[in-house]
Parts: sequence; C-alpha cells; structure tokens
Amino acid sequence: QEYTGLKMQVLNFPDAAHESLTSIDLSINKIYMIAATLRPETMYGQTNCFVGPNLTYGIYEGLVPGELYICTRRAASNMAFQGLLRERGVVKELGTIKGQQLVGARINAPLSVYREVYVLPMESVLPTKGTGVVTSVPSGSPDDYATLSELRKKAEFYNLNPEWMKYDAVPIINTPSFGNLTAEFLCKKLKIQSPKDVKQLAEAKELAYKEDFYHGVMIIGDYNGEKVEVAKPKVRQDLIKQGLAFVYNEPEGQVISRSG
Ligand code: ZZB
Repeated sequence: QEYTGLKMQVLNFPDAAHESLTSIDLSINKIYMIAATLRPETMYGQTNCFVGPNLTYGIYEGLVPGELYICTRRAASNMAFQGLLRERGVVKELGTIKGQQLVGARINAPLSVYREVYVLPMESVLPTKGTGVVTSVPSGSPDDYATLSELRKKAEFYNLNPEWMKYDAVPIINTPSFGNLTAEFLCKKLKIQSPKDVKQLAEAKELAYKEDFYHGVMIIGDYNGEKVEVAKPKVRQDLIKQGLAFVYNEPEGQVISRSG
C-alpha cells in the first residue's frame, strides 16, 4: 500500500502531553504528527486529525536535523527501512506518548482551508495500518464524518472542548451520484448513526472511494476543474516538493511485529 505521509506540525501540545516530552527540547525541535493518507487530493478539506486514544506512539528523528516525527513504532520501523528516518534501518525512539495525551494538540494541516486544526480521539484507528495518525476529511471519508458527528454530539461525555471541533466539512470534490459532500450523503443514505455502524461504514467507504476516484471533479485548489484521477498525483507531488509530505510504503499483508 503506497501512502502519503503528511507532516502535520504540532504548534501547541496540551498540558497532558508535557509529562511525556520532558526529554525533548521543544525550543529547537520541530515536532510533526505523521498522518498516513491514500487521498492527498482531499487535504484541502482537513478539519482535524485523529489518534487512537489507547494507542502508544513513539517520537523519532526525521531525515532533516531538528525534525521529530510522532507515529506508531511499527510505522517508524517501516520508515527506517525506507530511509525516511535519521539513520537508515535504525529505529531510535526518543520517547513514547499515549494517543490520549495528544488530544487537544493544535497542529498545522498542510493545504487545508483550515490552517490550524486539533487532534481528536477515534476508537477505530488501527495500530496495524499506516502511522496510527489519521488526518480527518469529513467531506470525503464516512468514518471521519461519523466520528466527528459523534464527538460533537457528546463533547461533554468525551471531555472535549467544542472549540476543537468547530470546523465544518468542506466541499472539495463534486460527484454525479453523491454531490459534493460524499461522506455526509452516504452516511445519511446508509442510515449510519454512529462510528459503531462498522458494516455500513465499510460499504460507504468503498462507494466513496470509487465514486470520487472515477467520477469526481476537484472544485477547490490548484487543480480546480480537473478529474480526481488526474489531480491526485499532482497534489501529492506538490506536497512532497514543498517538504510537507513524503512517500510511505507499507508491505501488503504485513506481519505485525511483536513490538507492536
Ligand atoms: C484522508 C482521507 C480522505 C482518507 C478521504 C480517506 C478518505 P483504507 O482505505 O482502509 O486502506 N487511515 C489511515 N490509517 C488508518 C488507521 N491506522 N486506522 C484507521 N484508518 C486509517 O485506509 C486508508 C484511509 O483510512 C486513509 O486515507 C486514512 O483516511 C484512513 F476522503 O486519509 B484517508 C472513502 C475514504 N475517503
């Protein structure tokens, strides 16, 4: 699986994060959450970022001196072997931090109409896929739409500041069958009530991927008016050229390492 590793710079850590960051000099290092996405062309519509609250993340040195990456250890190990970390083949962990401690962090969302977004919890983030950091595009991803709606409804229960969820879905792709807010359309059509409706969400995701990729047209950004199929690699290349992202590969059916 070929992902785009999006560099979301942390601008402000919540109080809970600091106890895990004591060994890191925040004044000289830039820290990035690395989100793995298959949909770089949707980055205009990022409204927040998701972590698994119960997952453990590590902090690693990126290729550029002074750049640190937050992702799962499993992803860091893949990155090390792809030459994406400081020393090829070496996974040097500077520290670990729980997803829960990152909730409420203010981070940069490259290309998004919302320049700064917040980190929110998502129970369904898999530790076995991507980096364990998921950038959220509720206009294109049914999972993101369902989780963001749920968190908004129950902000108090989840102990979340409504300020962190203030951004609405952005129309970025127009499609003939599902309009320009594909995820919302499909969640309503398939009567998805919550992130627990996993079967319908899987179906919605499949439908959304196909409709956007084969029939979608960009309605925002540098490739406004172009087909998604055409715009996708261009947006990705632009992000990479600007140092905002890198290619991150994951072997198909990868064996999960014992270190998790
Ligand atoms: C932004 C985005 C915008 C995404 C969209 C999807 C969509 P897949 O399809 O199952 O292979 N993702 C990445 N890592 C994880 C993880 N560890 N756990 C749960 N979800 C994860 O998964 C790839 C997509 O799932 C990624 O692309 C990411 O969300 C999320 F409009 O990034 B995507 C119809 C989907 N639309």
